[in-house]
Amino acid sequence: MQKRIAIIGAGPSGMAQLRAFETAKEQGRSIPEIVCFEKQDDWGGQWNFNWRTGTDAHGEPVHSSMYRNLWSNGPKEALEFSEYTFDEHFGRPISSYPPRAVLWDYISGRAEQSDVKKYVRFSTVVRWVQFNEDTQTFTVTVEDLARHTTESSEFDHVIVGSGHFSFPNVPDFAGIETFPGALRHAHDFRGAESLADKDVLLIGASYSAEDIGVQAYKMGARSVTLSYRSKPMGFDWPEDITEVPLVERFDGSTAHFVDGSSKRFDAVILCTGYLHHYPFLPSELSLSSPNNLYPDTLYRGVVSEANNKLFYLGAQDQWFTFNMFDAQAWYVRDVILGEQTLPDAAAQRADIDSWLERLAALDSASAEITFQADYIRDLIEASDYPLFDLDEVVRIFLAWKKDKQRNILTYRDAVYPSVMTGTMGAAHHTPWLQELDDSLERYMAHPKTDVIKVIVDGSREASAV
Ligand code: FAD
Ligand code: NA7
Repeated sequence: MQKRIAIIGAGPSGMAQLRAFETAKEQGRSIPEIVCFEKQDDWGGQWNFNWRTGTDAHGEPVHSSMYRNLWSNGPKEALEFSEYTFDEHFGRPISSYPPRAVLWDYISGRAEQSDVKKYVRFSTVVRWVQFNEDTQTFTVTVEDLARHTTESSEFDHVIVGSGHFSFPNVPDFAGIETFPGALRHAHDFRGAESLADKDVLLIGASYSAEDIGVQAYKMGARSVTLSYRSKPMGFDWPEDITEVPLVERFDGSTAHFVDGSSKRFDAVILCTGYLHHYPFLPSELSLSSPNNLYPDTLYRGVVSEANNKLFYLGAQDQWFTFNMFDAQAWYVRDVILGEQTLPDAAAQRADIDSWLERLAALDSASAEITFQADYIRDLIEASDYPLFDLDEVVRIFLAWKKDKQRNILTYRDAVYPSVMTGTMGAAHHTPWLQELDDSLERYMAHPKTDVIKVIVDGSREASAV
C-alpha cells in the first residue's frame, strides 16, 4: 500500500520537503501520498509577514516574528538553493541583502515552479499527533480553520517543519511590571517607526537585539541601549547605541543595570530568543533543546531518536538556512523512500554524541559556521542534492562578519558573488540606511549599473557592468 506522509508547516523547510519529493517524482521515482498542513493562509513561514500580533483572525497564535522593515541579515549568497538560483528567479543580478518581500518571492517562485501547492492544505492547523504502536502509524488530528471542522487520519511518517522562532522566551525582571512605557518581546515587534525620538532598551545580545537596534537607530530613536547577559556584541556602534550589562531591576521607567548604572527608557523590547515548543506532540516525541547548532536526540539533525518515523527539519540554530533545509529534506525523503538505511539505535546515539562533542568544543563564530557547513556536506553527500562549494560559502560568511565589524550600519551595502553561478551581486540603488521603502516593487526598480566587487577576504574594488 502507498505510504502516507504528513508535513507540518509550509515554511521554507516544509517547502523544501515538497520540492524534494516532487523532484524525485520528476525523475520517475515513485513517491508516497503527501499532505502538508499549514495553519496560515499562505506559505513562506516566517517570511509570510503578518501585521497582527498575539492571535490571528482565527484566534491562533501569530506565527511570524518578522517585521515590516526586515532585510536579510546574512548575504543571500549563503542561503541560495543550488538547484534554483537567484539568476534563474530574477533574471538579473540583485543585491546581497534583499528585503523580506524579495526573499519571499524567491522561495515562493521555486515552489510555484515545481507546482507543489497542490499538496498544501492551508488554514489547517495540526492539533495533535499520536503514534500507535499496534499499527506503527501516526494519527494526525487537524482543524480546518476556515470550515471549523476537525478530522483525523493515519500517516506512516510525520515531518515537523513548524519552525522554532515563534514562541517567545520571556524572562522575568524584578519590577518590570512597573514599567509604564511600551513593553514587548521581539516576536511582537513589527516596525521601528514608533521608536523615533525615544530612548529604547533592548535586552539580549544576538540577532534580534542587533537588528532591531539598528532598525531603531535608522528610524531616529534618540538612544538605543543593548543589555547583555553573557557578553556584549562588541560592534563599533554609532554614538547613540550603547551596550551595557544585564538589567538588574526596573523602577518605573528607570532600568538599573548590574554594573550600578541606570537610565530612563520610553520603550523596552525583550530580544531574549525563542522556545522549541511543539504543542501538537506528546512530550516523549517533542524536541526539547536550547537554540543550538545540534539539538540532541536528532540523528543526523533530522531523525527523531525517540521514533525513527518522525523527522524534524530546520530545528538547528541557523547560520545556514534555505540550502540547509534542502540538504535535510533530500535526506529525509531518501530515508522515507527506503533509499537510505538508518543504523541501529546504538550507532545513531554514537553518531549524535560525536557531533555533540564537537559542538561543545566550538570556540568561535568561524568554528560554528564550519561545523554547520560540515553537517550540511555530510547530508548532501548522502543524497542527490547538487553539492555546492560549502567552503566558499564559509568564506562569504566570514567576509560578512568582517563587514559587520567594520560598520554595522553599512554592511548590507556590500555585495558578494554567487557560489552557484558566479554572478556578482549588484549594489542596491540606495544605501540601506537611507532606504525607507522595503517593497519588492521599489527594490526591483531602477537597477543600478555600478557594482561593487567584494573579494571574499573583505577588500573591495569598484567596477561597472
Ligand atoms: P518557519 O519559517 O517558522 O515556518 C514554519 C511554518 O509552520 C509556518 O508557516 C507556520 O505557520 C507553520 N506551522 C507551525 N505550527 C503549525 C501547526 N501546528 N499546524 C500547521 N502549520 C504550522 N533566515 C535567513 O536566512 N535570513 C534572515 O535574514 C532571517 N531573518 C530572520 C528574522 C527573524 C525575526 C526570524 C524569527 C527568523 C529569521 N530567519 C532568517 C530564520 C528563519 O527562521 C528561516 O529563514 C526560515 O523561515 C525557517 O523556516 P522553517 O520552515 O523551518 O520555519
Ligand atoms: P537567539 O539568537 O536565540 O538569542 C537570544 C538572546 O537572548 C541571547 O543573546 C541570550 O543571551 C539572550 N537571553 C536569553 N535569555 C535571557 C535572559 N533571561 N536574560 C537576558 N538575556 C537573555 O535569539 P534571537 O531572537 O536573537 O535570534 C533568533 C532568530 O531570529 C535568528 O535565527 C535570527 O535570524 C532572527 P546569552 O547570549 O545566551 O547570554
